[in-house]
Amino acid sequence: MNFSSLNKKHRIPGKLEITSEHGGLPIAIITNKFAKVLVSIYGAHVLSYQPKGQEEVLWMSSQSTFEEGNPIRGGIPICFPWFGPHASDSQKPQHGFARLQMWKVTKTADLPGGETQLCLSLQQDQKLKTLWPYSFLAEMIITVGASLNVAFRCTNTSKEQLSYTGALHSYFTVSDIANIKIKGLRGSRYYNGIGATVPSAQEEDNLVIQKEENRRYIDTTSDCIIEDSGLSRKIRVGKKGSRVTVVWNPGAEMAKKIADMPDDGYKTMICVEAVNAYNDIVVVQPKENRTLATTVTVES
Ligand code: TA6
Repeated sequence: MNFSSLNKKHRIPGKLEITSEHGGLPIAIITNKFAKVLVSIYGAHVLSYQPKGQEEVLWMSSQSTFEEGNPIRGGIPICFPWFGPHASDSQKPQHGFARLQMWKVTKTADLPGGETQLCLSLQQDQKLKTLWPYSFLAEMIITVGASLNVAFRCTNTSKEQLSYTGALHSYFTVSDIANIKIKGLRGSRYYNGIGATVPSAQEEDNLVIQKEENRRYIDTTSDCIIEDSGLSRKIRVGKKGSRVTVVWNPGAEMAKKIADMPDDGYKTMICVEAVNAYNDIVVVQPKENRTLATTVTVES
C-alpha cells in the first residue's frame, strides 16, 4: 500500500489523513469540529468514534489482530454478502467476505456544513467470484458530522437479479453491561439465538443484559437507545434500509471462546446491529442499488 500517493490524492489538510497504524493497515484519520474517527481501509471498517469532548463510543477489542485475513473485532464491521454462516458452504467466511478485503479509497470531501466524508469501494474480482458469483459494486460512505453516518450501498452490475443478506454489525462501548438499558424494541418480535424458528415478543420497555444475548428482532425500523447510567450518556442508534435489528452480547462463557476478545470483554460492549436477513433479504435488479445505513448520535 502506497500511503504517500493515497494521501496525495485524498488527504484534506487538517481534516483527513491516511496513515499506517494497527499493524501496518492503512487507516484514515478524520478530525473535524464534530469528532475524531478512525477508519480502516481494510474492511471499510470504522474503528473509533469520539465526538468532541466525549468518551469513545465504539468498542474495540484489545486483542483484535489487525491482520489481513482476519476480521477486526470491534468498531463497525460490514457483513456482506451474507450475514452469519454461509447458508450452504461452511468453508466460506462467516458474515461474508467484505470485512476481509482491502477496499479502495474513491473520494474524500469537506462538506459545506463542516462534515467530512470518506468513500470506499469494493468490486467483484476473480477471487471474490469464487465466493459469490455476482458482479457488484459495493460502496461505503462514512460521514462525520454531529452524528456518525455509515452507509453501505450495493449496486447490481450484473445482468441478473442478485440477492444478499448483511449487516452493519456495530459494537458500542459501555461502562458496564450491568449499567445499561436498551430502549426502542418494545413490542418487537425476535428470534432468540441463531437456531430459533419461533419468535418471542418483547413485552418490556427496556432490554437489560444479564447473560449471553443474541436477539434477532424482525420487522423493526425503530431507533434504539443505549442508556448508560455509568457514563451518564445515551447512544442513539438509527438505521435505514433495514427491518431487522440484532442485539448481541456473548456473555461470560462465550467470551472465553472468542480468541480475539478478552475474557471480560463482554462486560464493556454491546452490539446493536442494522441487519438485512430473515424476512428482510435484499433483492437488487440489474443497474439498481440498495443502501443499508446506520447513524450513531450521543445524547446527554
Ligand atoms: O450478530 C451476532 C453474531 O452473528 C453472533 O452470532 C456472533 O457470532 C457475532 O455475530 C460475531 O461474529 P464474528 O464472526 O465476528 O465472531
